[in-house]
Amino acid sequence: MPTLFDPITLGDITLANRIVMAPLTRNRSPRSVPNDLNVLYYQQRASAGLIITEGAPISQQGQGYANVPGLYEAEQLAGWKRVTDAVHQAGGRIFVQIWHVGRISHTSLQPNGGKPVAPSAITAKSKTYLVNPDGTGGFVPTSEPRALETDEIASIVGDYARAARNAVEVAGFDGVEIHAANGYLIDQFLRSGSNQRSDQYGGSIENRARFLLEVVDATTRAIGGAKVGIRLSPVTPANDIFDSDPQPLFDYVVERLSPYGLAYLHIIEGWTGAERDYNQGPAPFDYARLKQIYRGAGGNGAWMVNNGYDLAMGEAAVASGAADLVAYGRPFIANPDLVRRLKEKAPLNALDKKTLYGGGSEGYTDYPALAGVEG
Ligand code: 8OZ
Repeated sequence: MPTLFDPITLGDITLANRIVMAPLTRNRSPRSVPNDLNVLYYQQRASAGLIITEGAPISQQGQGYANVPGLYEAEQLAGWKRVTDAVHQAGGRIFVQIWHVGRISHTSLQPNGGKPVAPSAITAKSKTYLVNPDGTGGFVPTSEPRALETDEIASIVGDYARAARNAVEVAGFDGVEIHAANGYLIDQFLRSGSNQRSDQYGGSIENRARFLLEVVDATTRAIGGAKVGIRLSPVTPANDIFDSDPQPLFDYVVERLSPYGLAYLHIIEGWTGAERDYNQGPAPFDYARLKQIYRGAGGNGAWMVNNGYDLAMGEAAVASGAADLVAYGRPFIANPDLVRRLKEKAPLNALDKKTLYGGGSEGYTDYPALAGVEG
């Protein structure tokens, strides 16, 4: 029986263990350029089998929060290269999460102060994080979006593919994770609550999944399926996202993802960062069915699970074959050496929620690792 601490092959790379650092927005890259502190933060966590970085916007239009590191300008890519070099030197592996926020943005972050873009002009009852001129930060309501014209969509698909190519070829990442979860642009197209389009990108499940599949197609053509993972969150209500019947939607999505030779599918079970048993739709969401459909259709990517896993849950998921990889989020913020702590059953540092978003080294790079040599 495999354990969390066994290696696993992912596409063309081997991970030292099956413990993944989940993507975590930290808002600590002023001017959207990865810096020395970001390098140290990721390097400290390189013993994860795989690090998935915080979401990195693929364009300025894809930006929705202050001080998140971009993936669309040369200076940003050079900053990321220092991150990937440090993680690789420490023996780790790292994918970057490629992100377009869609309507979860604010005019002050958009090109020329314009409206954020979305499938439909429906404002999310949600907040985004901005930084004031004096450096203090805070959450503000998201701006009203405008609906994308049909002929604008191809260029956004192209932005994903370009970001993926630059991520691998320029910034040195081992691969990319397409952020299709948590109520951002791709999820906004998928769900009936935010997509009221009447063109080929709205209406039926096939139409609402079209944008996602075009992004996957373009990204896998750019860098190969083995370097591409995807994150889905079938039932979370994060960022005011809603679907009246998510099971058939996501059943269709994973079936259509099966031929791409993806590195992994990263599935958030329940409400992201909250209740695991949260549900949308007429019946409890069946995650095992999702996996069966993907495997039944020939999908061979690793199955990565996430949301509130502790050691026992992670061990059970891997031992039973329910999951190949387990992603841990907040425990990795407070425990740079989480893999060692889990292996040695050592106590975990507690998380300081006040320092999650924005700020400097406090609550970012100053969480202590265990002393002494790994046992
Ligand atoms: C927390 C704060 C800001 C963004 C997500 C990228 O939920 C995020 C995010 C999380 O996927």
